[in-house]
Amino acid sequence: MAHRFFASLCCSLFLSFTGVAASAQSTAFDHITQTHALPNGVDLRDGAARMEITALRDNVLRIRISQTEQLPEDASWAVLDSARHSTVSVTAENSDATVGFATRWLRVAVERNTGRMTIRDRDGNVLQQDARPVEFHGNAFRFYKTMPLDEHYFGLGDKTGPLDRRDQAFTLWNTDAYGFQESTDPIYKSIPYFMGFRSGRAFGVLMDNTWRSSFDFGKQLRDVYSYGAENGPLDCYFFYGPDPKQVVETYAWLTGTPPLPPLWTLGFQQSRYSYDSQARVMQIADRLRSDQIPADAIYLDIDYQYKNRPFTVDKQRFPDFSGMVQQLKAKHFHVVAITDLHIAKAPGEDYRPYDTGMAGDEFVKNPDGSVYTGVVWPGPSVFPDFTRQQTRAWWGGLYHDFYHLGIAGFWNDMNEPAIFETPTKTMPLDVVHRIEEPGFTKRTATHAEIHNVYGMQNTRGTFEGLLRLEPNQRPFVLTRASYAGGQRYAATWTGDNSSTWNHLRLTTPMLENLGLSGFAFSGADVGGFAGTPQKDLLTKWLEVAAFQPIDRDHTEKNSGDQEPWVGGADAEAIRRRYIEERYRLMPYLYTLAEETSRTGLPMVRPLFLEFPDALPDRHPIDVDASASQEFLLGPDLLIAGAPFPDKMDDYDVEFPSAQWYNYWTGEKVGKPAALKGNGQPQSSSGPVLTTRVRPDLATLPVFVRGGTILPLAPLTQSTMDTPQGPLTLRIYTGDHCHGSLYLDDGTTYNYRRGEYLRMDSSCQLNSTGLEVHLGPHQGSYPAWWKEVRIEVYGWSPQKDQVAVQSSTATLPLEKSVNCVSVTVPDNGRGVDLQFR
Ligand code: MIG
Repeated sequence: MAHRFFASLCCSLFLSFTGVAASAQSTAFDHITQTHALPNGVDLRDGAARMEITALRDNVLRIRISQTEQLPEDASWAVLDSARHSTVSVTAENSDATVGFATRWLRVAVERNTGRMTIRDRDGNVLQQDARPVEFHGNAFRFYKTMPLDEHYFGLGDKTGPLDRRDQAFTLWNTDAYGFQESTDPIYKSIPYFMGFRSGRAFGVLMDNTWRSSFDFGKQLRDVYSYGAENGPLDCYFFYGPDPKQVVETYAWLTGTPPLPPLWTLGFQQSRYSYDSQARVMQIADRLRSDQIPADAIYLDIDYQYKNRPFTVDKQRFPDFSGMVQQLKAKHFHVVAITDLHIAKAPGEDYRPYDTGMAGDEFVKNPDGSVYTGVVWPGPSVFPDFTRQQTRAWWGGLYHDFYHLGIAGFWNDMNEPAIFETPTKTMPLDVVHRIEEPGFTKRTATHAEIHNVYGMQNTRGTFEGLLRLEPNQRPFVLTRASYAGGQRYAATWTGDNSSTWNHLRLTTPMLENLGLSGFAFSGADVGGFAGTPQKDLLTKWLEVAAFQPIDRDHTEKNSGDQEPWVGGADAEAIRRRYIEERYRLMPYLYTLAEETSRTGLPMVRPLFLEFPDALPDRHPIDVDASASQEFLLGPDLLIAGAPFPDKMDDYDVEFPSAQWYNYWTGEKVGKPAALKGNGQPQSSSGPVLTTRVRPDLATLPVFVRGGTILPLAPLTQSTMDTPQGPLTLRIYTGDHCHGSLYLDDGTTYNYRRGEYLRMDSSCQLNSTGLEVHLGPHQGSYPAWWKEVRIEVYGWSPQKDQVAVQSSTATLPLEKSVNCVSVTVPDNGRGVDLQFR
C-alpha cells in the first residue's frame, strides 16, 4: 500500500471533506500483493491492507476494505442479517492484469497494478469503475468512480434540490434544519444509498457507514463521482437491476420493507403546532365533520404536555385527556401524540421517565462518566442510549399509558438529535453511547459514530415497544430523523418546510427520492410549516398532497390558521373535492401500501421507475425540466402539476408511454404519436405522447394509464366508516389490462392468518368485444360491497346488454359521454362479462 502525495485538486477535496490536517498521511489500496479466491468472492491484500469482495446474490456484491488485516465488524444497523449472511458461489476469473470473479449476472475485475475495480454486466457493459483506487486519509476514506456523461443519480433520501443528484454534493449528518431551502444541506436524515441510471440500466450503492459522510456527483471533480466517510467501516453493497424496480426491491431485500401501515394513516391528517387545549382540538374535529372534510387523524404537538415533558399531559389545558381521546374515537378520529426523546432532567419531581431512566442507567454520558445534559424543550434534558437493546425496551415501555388510553400513533421529533443553545445544534461529538446489542460486539462509541443512526434507533424503540404493548396492533410512528433501514420502524416527513410555492414544488423530488431510498410512507407538511400560505397555495398544496402517501396539514406556532376551510367557502369547496377524491381512491391507495410492504416499491414513483425506456435515448424522463413536477402514484396514476406551480403559463405534460386517459373526464389523451400538443412534429428524442395543459386553480391534471383497472369506493368521512354501495372498478382499456385490490381489517395482523381479501381482475379487447374477468376473492376477509360497478373507458360496445358468463342473464348498460357502465352482483366467486 503506497503512501501518496495527492495532486492539489484531490487533496483539497479531501480536506474540505474531512477537515483533517494537511499533514495527515494518505494511502491507497493501489497494488495487489496477494489474492485468495473464496467460494463466494475474492480476498485481496495490498501489504497489510485487505479488500474482500463477495456475492450475496447473483446481482448483489458486498465490498469490505480495511487498512489492516482485520475487516470491519460484520454488524449493521441498516442491513438485515438475512441479507448479510446470504451467499452465492462464483467463478474465479483471473488474468495477468486482473483478479476477480463472475456471478450469473455480474463480472468483477480488480487491476493488480492499480487496485482499481470494474463491475460489468454479463454483456460487458461497465456498470461501475474506479476512477482511482480507494484512498485513505488517516481514518477517513473515499471511493472515486468514473462518471459517464449520460448517467443519472437518485436517492439519498429527501435531500433537497432536483430529483437527479448529478452535479451536486451532499453531506450526511442529521440536522435540525428549520427553514431549510432548496440548496440547504445537510437536513434531517442520512441515507447513504443512491441509484445510478444510464441508458435504461440501473444499479444501487449502499455505503453502510453511520459516521459523517459525503457523496459528490461530479461537483468537485469533473467526470468523477465519489463517496466516503470521515471514519468507520468501508462496507459497501453494489447491486444491479438492470430494471430500476429490481434495484428498489433489492434495496428492500438488504434493508427491509416498511411494515403495512394502519389504514387510517392513509386518511387526511390535521395538525398544527399546537392545538393547545382540549376545547380547540374538539373544535377542529367538529369543524372537519360539520364541513364534511373527510379526515382520520388529529395531532397533538408539544403544548399538550406538562412543561414540555414527554409522556405527561398538561391537565389545565387538557382537563379530561382520556375522555377527549374517547370522544374523538367516537367521531372516527385517531389521535397522534408527539413524544420527543429528550427526557426532562427533573429529579425528585415524580417524573417517571427520568426516575426510571436514571435508576436503569439508560442515558448517554459525558466522557467523564456523568450523564450528559443538553437543553431542549423541557429545559435541561437527558437522552436515552438507544443503541442498547435494554434502553429501547425501557423507552418502549414508556408508551404503556398513552397507548392504553387509545392514542393511536406517535410522533418522534427532534431525534437528529436536536439540542438548543449550541452552535452545532446537537450533542458534543465525544458524548459516549454504548453499543449493547445482539449481533454487535459490546463496546462504547462516540456520538460522532452514533449521531446519524440515533433517530432511527429512537423509532425502533418506539415501534418495537408499541408492538410489545399490543402485539396484534400495527403501530404508527412518524419520525423526522433516520438512517438507511429506518423504514422498518417509521413513516417520515420532510421536516420544517416553508409556506411558499417553491416548497410545494420541492415536495415532488423529495418524496420521490425518499421512496427510492426505502421510505415509501412519507409526506411534507401540507401548506408549509414556516409562515402562512396564500389562499391559492394552500389550495394547490391540498390538491397535490391528496395523491401523496402521508397527507398531513401542519404549520408552526404563531402562523395563521391553515385548515382546509381557511380562506372561505370557494377555496374550501375545491380543497374538499380533492380530499374526497383521496377517500374514493382509498382502495387503490391501500392496495399500493400493501404492495410496498411486500416489495419496497414506493407509492409515489418517478416515471422512470415504471418506464425506464420511455424515451428513445433511454434517459430518465423525470430529469426533463418540463416533466419535473410529474409523478406516479403507484403504476397507474400520473399526477402532472405545473413545472412551476405559481406560473399561469400553459405547459406540456410529457407521458412515458402511448395510452393515457384524463382521470377527471375519462377522455383519452389523443394526440397523434408524431405530433406534440402544439401540433408541431416532435423530435426523435422526445416522448411519444404529450398534451398541453392550461393551469387552473381548481384542477390538478391527473391521468390514468391505459390498461388500468382502478378500484374506487363510495365516499366516506373517515376510513373507520364502512363504504355504502358498490365497489367501482374503472376499466381504462389498453394493453395488458389488469388491476388488483387488497383489503383487510386495516389495523391488526390478522391478515397474516389469511384474513384479507385480494381480487385480481383483467380484461381483454378482441375482435368480438371486451371480456372482463373479475377475480374471485382470495382470503377470508369479507368484502364491504355486494355489487361491483364496472365503468369502461376508451371503448364502446354496440349492444346495450352485457352477457354474464355461465348464466343466461344479461345486464343493462348505462352510457354516458366517455364511459359505459354496468353493475353486477359479486358473490366473491369471480365474474366473467362480455361486452359486445
Ligand atoms: O423545535 O414540536 O419539525 O413539525 O411542530 C421545533 C414542535 C420542534 C419541529 C417539528 C415540527 C413541530 C415542532 N418541532
